[in-house]
Amino acid sequence: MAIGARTWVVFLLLALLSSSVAEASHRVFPDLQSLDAVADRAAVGVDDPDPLRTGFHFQPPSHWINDPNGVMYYKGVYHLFYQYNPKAAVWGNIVWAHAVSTDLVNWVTLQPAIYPTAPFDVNGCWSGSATVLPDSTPAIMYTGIDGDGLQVQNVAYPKDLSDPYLREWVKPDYNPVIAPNAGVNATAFRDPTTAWRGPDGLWRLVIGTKDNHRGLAVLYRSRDFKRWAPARRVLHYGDTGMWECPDFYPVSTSPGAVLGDVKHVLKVSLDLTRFEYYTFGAYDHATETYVPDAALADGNDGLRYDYGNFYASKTFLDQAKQRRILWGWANESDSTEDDVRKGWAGVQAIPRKIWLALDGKQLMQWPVAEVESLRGNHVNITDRLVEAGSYFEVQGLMSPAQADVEVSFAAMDLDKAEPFDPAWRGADAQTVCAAQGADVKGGVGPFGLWVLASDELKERTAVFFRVFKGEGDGKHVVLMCNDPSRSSYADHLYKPTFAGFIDVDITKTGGKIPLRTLIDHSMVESFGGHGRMSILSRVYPTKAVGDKARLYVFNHGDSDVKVTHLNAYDMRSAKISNHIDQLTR
Ligand SMILES: *[C@@H]1O[C@H](CO)[C@@H](O)[C@H](O)[C@H]1NC(C)=O
Ligand SMILES: *[C@@H]1O[C@H](CO)[C@@H](O)[C@H](O)[C@H]1NC(C)=O
Ligand SMILES: *[C@H]1O[C@@H](CO)[C@H](O)[C@@H](O)[C@@H]1NC(C)=O
Repeated sequence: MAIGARTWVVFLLLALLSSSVAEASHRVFPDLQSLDAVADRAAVGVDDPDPLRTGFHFQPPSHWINDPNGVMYYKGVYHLFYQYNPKAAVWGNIVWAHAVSTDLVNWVTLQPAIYPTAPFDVNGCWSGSATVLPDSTPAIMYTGIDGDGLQVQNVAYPKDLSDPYLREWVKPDYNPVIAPNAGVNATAFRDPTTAWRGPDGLWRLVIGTKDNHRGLAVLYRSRDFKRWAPARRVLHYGDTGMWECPDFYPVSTSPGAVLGDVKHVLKVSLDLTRFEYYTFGAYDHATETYVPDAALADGNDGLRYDYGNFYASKTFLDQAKQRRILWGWANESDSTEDDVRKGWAGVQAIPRKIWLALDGKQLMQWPVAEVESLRGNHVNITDRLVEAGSYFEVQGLMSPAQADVEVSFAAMDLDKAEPFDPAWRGADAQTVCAAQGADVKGGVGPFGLWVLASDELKERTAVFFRVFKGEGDGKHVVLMCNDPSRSSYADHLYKPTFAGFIDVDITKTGGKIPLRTLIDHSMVESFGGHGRMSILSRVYPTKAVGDKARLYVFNHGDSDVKVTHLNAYDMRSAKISNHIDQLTR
């Protein structure tokens, strides 16, 4: 189709206009936003399966996705909504896509649930949360971008409560229910949380915003979920730039954190650094004040759910199994051109159970048990010594590119640990790991897994530990790291090393440290120390794909390490379909 000059002018004007509308922090590619992505590869004659698409991590058949939204469990069905571009594999045209599941593993994707229809969301339907009201009606609160590009909060309700999948949603005419009042930055005011009700019967929720360099979690109140007013003071703030996607919820040391709400967690996503951090502490319902525990850093050095590529996360309470579940978005680390060619961008991390550690010092996470239903063929290794400077291949898996590996290492000689360089005092783990990557020989470690490795070992992603002697009488420092610097022959990729210090006393565990890694083609999602540390990384091997990928255990330290147990499983693919009759029952 030839496009006339006048149409071009209109198109360019529209493109300019749409890019000037509240683009948040997303990179905007107006010329690519509406390009048709390759929705169905088979239909256009591409019959090779895309070797980098995930098999058991959620992604829709095509196009761009970002934040998980409105996650909830409702009458036997899990709902996952997510930010979605129905037209292309780049950010833009944002609607709430919708998927349902009965097991958090297999999904049916439905028509978008919330999309621009009204003056209060004509320029986009951005992130938000679901709240199940006492009469058991679910309510969604989301950020609409209105005709002036301002960010307002809207409510939506299911059209038909007897539809078990809640496919259609209606937005009352009285929207927006929360408009930015005077003093609030109206182009940085978004992502309402799930609401909670205080003992006084009033609903409360939190919205993310900023005032110059200060990020804020502002609190709003309502009696009827319709008329909302700001509380006297904000819930919390910090000098870390815009706070996106706040999440605020009770936790306890039991994974089924509903009863004793021992602590409240406040998580924020930092728009400036594109990382999240959380604190937990005391929330007083009567005074509406939140005071984080004094021992916790409140800012860029704060605790993270995940020390890798994980953003805009959201939790919900799963009443069916009395547990809290965390969802998070992993963006791509390839180029926009790659995404357009692939026809997709963005994956949801594996849903994780989240609870407060017994020592009360941090949150713990573990993939939901349902993921194990996909485990197939199994390889089991016990008590195998990995001598200093050696490695071995884990054989017997049919598809090491789509696998679940649980391994327990035991460092045999902690005395060989190098001293922790005082120059790194106060440095973050990522800096230490960037200097001490998988190829830098150490005393105790680096030891761990090479995943998505090619047969000549030129492509490989290292997930590993390195143990340092603490300063003075301090306990050993245990670094967990994901080093993708050799993950691909392609050289244009974003390949940061990601790392964290695991808070374990390794002398008390007899040198033992466990690791679990979910390998899914372009996704490497690892959990160290029984869920004390998690690191998600995106990699794009060119040779180590499909049945060509291999899995190794390596030890590049000066001291021996033992694999006390290794259980590796081939993972079947999750069923992601668009036919509702395929929902697993
Ligand atoms: C309001 O937010 C917009 C969008 O992030 C930003 O450009 C502007 O500087 C902000 N104004 C203030 C006062 O923070
Ligand atoms: C692995 O093998 C060991 C020893 O052969 C056995 O005791 C253990 O039960 C096996 N583990 C699994 C998960 O099959
Ligand atoms: C994911 O992509 C990389 C590479 O483009 C950016 O550096 C990250 O900032 C981005 N992360 C998020 C959460 O947008």
